[in-house]
Amino acid sequence: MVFIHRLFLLCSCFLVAACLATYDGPGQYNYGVNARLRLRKRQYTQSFIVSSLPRIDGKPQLRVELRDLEKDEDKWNLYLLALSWMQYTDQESPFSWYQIAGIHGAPGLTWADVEPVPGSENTGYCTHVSILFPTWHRPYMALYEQTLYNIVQFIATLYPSDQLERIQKAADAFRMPYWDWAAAPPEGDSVLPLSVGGSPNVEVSGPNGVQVISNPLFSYTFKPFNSSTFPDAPYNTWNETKRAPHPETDPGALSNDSFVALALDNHLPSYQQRLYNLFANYPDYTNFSNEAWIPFGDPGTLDSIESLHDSVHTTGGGGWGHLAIIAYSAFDPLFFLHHANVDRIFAMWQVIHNGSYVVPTPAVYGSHTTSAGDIQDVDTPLTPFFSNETSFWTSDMARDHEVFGYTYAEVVNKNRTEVITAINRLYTTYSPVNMSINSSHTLSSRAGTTARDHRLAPDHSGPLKTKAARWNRHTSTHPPMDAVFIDNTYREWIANVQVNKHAMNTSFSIQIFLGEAPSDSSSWPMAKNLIGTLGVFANNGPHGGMQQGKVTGAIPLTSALMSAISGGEVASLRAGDMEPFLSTYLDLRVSLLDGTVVDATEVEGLRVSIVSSSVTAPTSDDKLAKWGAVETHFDLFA
Ligand SMILES: *[C@@H]1O[C@H](CO)[C@@H](O)[C@H](O)[C@H]1NC(C)=O
Ligand SMILES: *[C@@H]1O[C@H](CO)[C@@H](O)[C@H](O)[C@H]1NC(C)=O
Ligand SMILES: *[C@@H]1O[C@H](CO)[C@@H](O)[C@H](O)[C@H]1NC(C)=O
Ligand SMILES: *[C@@H]1O[C@H](CO)[C@@H](O)[C@H](O)[C@H]1NC(C)=O
Ligand SMILES: *[C@@H]1O[C@H](CO)[C@@H](O)[C@H](O)[C@H]1NC(C)=O
Ligand SMILES: *[C@@H]1O[C@H](CO)[C@@H](O)[C@H](O)[C@H]1NC(C)=O
Ligand SMILES: *[C@@H]1O[C@H](CO)[C@@H](O)[C@H](O)[C@H]1NC(C)=O
Ligand SMILES: *[C@@H]1O[C@H](CO)[C@@H](O)[C@H](O)[C@H]1NC(C)=O
Ligand SMILES: *[C@@H]1O[C@H](CO)[C@@H](O)[C@H](O)[C@H]1NC(C)=O
Ligand SMILES: *[C@@H]1O[C@H](CO)[C@@H](O)[C@H](O)[C@H]1NC(C)=O
Ligand SMILES: [Cu+2]
Repeated sequence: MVFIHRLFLLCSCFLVAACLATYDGPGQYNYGVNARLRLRKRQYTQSFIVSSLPRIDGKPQLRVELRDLEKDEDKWNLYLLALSWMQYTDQESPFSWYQIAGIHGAPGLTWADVEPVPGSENTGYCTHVSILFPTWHRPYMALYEQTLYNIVQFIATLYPSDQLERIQKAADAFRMPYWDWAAAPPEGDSVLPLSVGGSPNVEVSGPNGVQVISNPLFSYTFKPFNSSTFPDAPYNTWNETKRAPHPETDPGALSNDSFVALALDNHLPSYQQRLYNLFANYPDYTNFSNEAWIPFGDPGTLDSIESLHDSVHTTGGGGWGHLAIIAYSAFDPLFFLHHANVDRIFAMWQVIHNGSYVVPTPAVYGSHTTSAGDIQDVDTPLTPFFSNETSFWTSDMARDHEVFGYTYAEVVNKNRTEVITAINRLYTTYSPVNMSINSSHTLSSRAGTTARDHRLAPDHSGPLKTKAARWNRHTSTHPPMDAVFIDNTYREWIANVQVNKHAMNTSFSIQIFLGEAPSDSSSWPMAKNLIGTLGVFANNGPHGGMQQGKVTGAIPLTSALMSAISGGEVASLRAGDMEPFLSTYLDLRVSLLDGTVVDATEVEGLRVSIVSSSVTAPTSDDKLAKWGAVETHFDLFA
């Protein structure tokens, strides 16, 4: 590897490209002649070094949820303008959307002269199925945030003088937002925010007034597209990122974000249960962090933040969309919103389980600068993210996210108890835990949350206006307490999945239905009787010797079973009732992302087993559910 002093003068490529491009027709904000003159006089520098964003009064600033950022008009406008600017920045610039996204996977570019190891010339830098999964993405998000932040500072200076002070204040506090795909969305909204999927164009108020630009959250358009970026069809014909593209393989395919919105809403109970279980029952970092199969591992900890994150990728891609393929995913604007949330979850988990962290572990797959089998530990360089002119960030250095100058409301100055309270409030909508806490609370202490009581059934009446399905999806009545609890304990049911990551030479989905799956596989993501999907996030094309890499994940069954109890289909969550019920009604299906159904027997390494644990639910929201030993009941597929 070559280490050189790097400070980029961006006035030539970055700025001129960005402002001259305003002549190139619609899509980009027109900052006006005055701004262009002022821009030309300035020198803008950005270094390859990922450093802390300036604190304000010594305090790191908050990354907020996308919908909250939207309510802050100045920051929202600056955000849209900066995203758009980055997307229109010349692809030759290392700080263009193209190159920052390109760090992750395709096209396997070399960033900041951080050279590949032999054999990894076409591989991105990202680390998956690795102990470094959460920590590598942390400086990656920080680099992206720093790039946006610098652009935001620049745009702020272009505002008319009577607005300068106000805008500068917003700009200083600017941090990238996250997208919480596990929290119940506000009344009437979908999990997929309208600002992301609602329209290819967006109105933005900037230094030169209100204008309509192409929505930088809807898609990224290559400028220009080089078909060798993504070697395989149909990606080599698409000049912009797509979600749920239709017709699927057509060069002129259009995104269908309504499809993605409905699918995400239908998966919300599953994501939320998975997340809650990760907080409550995964005190060990190795188990929590990544999806690598651990031989003879505990059957209660087969899920991971990586595996849950994979499922959001495949559902968010809506079939063949870019988000669903590892190497292409980072180009979709949703990627950074998704990963900021993963980082937030990691930060929350760290407060609760702060003693456990990265331990030396062999890499299952190689990356641009590492080979399979390399031992990765707290000092492994997180390439290509420089911490100073000669060294890279490491997991050790990135352990406390505040070193980057950002934080999250759920963790800032919060102790363990406060983080747990936030988790109980946000992520128990579909869980017996909610019943348990509620039943021991006076209603008055819950005032203010009753607005959500109306969302009892899914409403698929229109695109992007969907309401999230609640755990009692088929009925509006709660199951009786005694069908769920004995004292404060209930039985949590889970389908454990293990499979070869590259079994299909592309990403694929493992679905479990209660009762028979609908005949039309393209409707599976939004089927009412779908319990959950394990999305296996992979790359296109064969993976040679790496094919054997086995990954694991979990599909929680409990919330769907509570619905079945409410609907009178089964008497209780207890093993005596559930075992015969589950062995009769669970339906396992595997499909490729385009809906092609695959016989489970053709999926290398697939094994699905049904396990349960007796869980003690908290009676107040300052404690997490406590899991007992996990019992294996039967194999759904082996
Ligand atoms: C497209 O990318 C390939 C590989 O990086 C490169 O060899 C080729 O020159 C590029 N084509 C254009 C038109 O830029
Ligand atoms: C992108 O591809 C579509 C479909 O082939 C085409 O109509 C459009 O003009 C292209 N856009 C750009 C910016 O190249
Ligand atoms: C988009 O997906 C939704 C949900 O499946 C479907 O109802 C709608 O017809 C699709 N729209 C287009 C244009 O294909
Ligand atoms: C994972 O979790 C299990 C059960 O909690 C524990 O026994 C094991 O030590 C953890 N770590 C690894 C690397 O398996
Ligand atoms: C973990 O938390 C304990 C108690 O709150 C604290 O003393 C310790 O410094 C923390 N450790 C780390 C690595 O943050
Ligand atoms: C860069 O950081 C490393 C690790 O923190 C440190 O050992 C080294 O002295 C630093 N180099 C410079 C030039 O500051
Ligand atoms: C956590 O913080 C809250 C609010 O500041 C405080 O009431 C509580 O005593 C703290 N708990 C612990 C264990 O420090
Ligand atoms: C229970 O679910 C409701 C509805 O999502 C939520 O408002 C509440 O915060 C959850 N948690 C508790 C502890 O009540
Ligand atoms: C718990 O209470 C909250 C607030 O009153 C309510 O929104 C929620 O529906 C209740 N959940 C259950 C499972 O009863
Ligand atoms: C994946 O690719 C390998 C290597 O080309 C091939 O042997 C295998 O049959 C392929 N698997 C599937 C399911 O297509
Ligand atoms: Cu990802």
